[in-house]
Amino acid sequence: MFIDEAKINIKAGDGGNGIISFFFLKGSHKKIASGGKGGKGGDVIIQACSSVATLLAFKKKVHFKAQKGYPGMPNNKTGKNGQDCIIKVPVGTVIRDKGLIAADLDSEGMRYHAAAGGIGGKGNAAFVSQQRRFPGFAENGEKVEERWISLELRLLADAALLGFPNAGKSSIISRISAARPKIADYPFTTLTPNLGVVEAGDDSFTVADIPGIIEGAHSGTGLGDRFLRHVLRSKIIVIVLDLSVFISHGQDALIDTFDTLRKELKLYSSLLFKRDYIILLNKSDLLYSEDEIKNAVKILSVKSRKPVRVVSAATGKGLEGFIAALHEKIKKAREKEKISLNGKMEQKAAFRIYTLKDGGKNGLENDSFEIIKDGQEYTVKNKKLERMISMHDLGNEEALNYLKYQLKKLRIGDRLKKMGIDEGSTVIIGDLVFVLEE
Ligand SMILES: Nc1nc2c(ncn2[C@@H]2O[C@H](COP(=O)(O)OP(=O)(O)OP(=O)(O)O)[C@@H](O)[C@H]2O)c(=O)[nH]1
Ligand SMILES: [Mg+2]
Repeated sequence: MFIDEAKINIKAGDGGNGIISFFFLKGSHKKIASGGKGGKGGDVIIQACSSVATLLAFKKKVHFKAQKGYPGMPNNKTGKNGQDCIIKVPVGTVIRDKGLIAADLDSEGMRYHAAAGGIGGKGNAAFVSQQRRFPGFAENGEKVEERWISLELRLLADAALLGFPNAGKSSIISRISAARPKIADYPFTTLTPNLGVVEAGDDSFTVADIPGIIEGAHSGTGLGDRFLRHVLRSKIIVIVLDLSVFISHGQDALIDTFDTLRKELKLYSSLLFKRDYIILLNKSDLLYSEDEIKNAVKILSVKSRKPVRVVSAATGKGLEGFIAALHEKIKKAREKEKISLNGKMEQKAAFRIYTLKDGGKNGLENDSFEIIKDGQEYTVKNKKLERMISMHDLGNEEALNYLKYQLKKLRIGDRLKKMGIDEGSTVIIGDLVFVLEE
């Protein structure tokens, strides 16, 4: 089954906990804090892989978790990092996070770091100071949240056959390639796209047979928006028109069909509207009058200024010429792509979003604080602070004191006051609740 949409739940590994441990010197009662740091949690990485054809696997498996970092060890040894979770998706998968495109994995091996593992908590050895020689606390590893992301597959075909249902798109692809989609005399026979490889001399190119689209497709009528998505990456669009419409409803109906298809492309994406195309008039075996066909070709050529080819998928007439004309256009488009490849690569690098964090340095200078007021209670949202707090065991008094000291060092109280929080107000940051003192 061809599945082109999926939603998955991902969770990177939590950081491993730091540990509390002491080392006793041989022959003496002297002890030294020696609890090591926890390992980093594994990342969730999505990777494009040509051996995966569809998103079908994600109908069965939805949850993906990377491994938690291992706890720290005695003798000040850091715990092992958790293993990454690598999710393989078809080449051509677009990843959406909260509705926005986060990555476009359109080449083999391309990777997207979807979630970063939590950092390991410090062991008690890290908290030794002149005043605190035997720290009885350690940090917990950073906890990371799960989230849902969407995957959508956009076919990578050189050309896409686009037309009303029943125009003969599947018949055409089965004639020009080894693809064998279902063909039947009723609309919406094809429900998912089919890909075919077309031989053209020493070269070859790929064509996608897209399910039929109807008026309103751009906004989802008949699942049209989902089908149009697969046309997005094709270099050339082949607009397939059914000449039998000519017999039943006259020449105007044929032109109307063409106008509707162009309009749907325009409404769906201006990029698609501008994409180069060929018009294919199919089922020519059903029309007896050569003059009528010539007339239709003339009108459409003048209107579109694009090549108009007359074919019959039933008899095979005209298909060779169509393949040659399409091949020419594809070759030109490939050349153009090569020329602009350098610029494109740069764009892509900037487009990739990596969510890996900086390792938790407490530089809050450029950070944004979101403050939500509820009566005399203020909830402060700041990722770094929340993380710092979440990594401490607030039930351990020593850890709590240490945390208070760190917050003081960062002059959090002063900052909050500057931001307009009154003294005496209750402040909530993550799990920590305190009263802002004078
Ligand atoms: N006479 C004649 N019939 C054709 C020709 N091409 C296709 N047909 C018929 O038209 C009907 C529809 O053909 P399909 O290839 O399934 O059409 P489609 O465009 O893929 O249709 P959807 O999948 O519904 O979008 C079938 O009964 C075909 O046999 C042709 O060149 N001549
Ligand atoms: Mg079909």
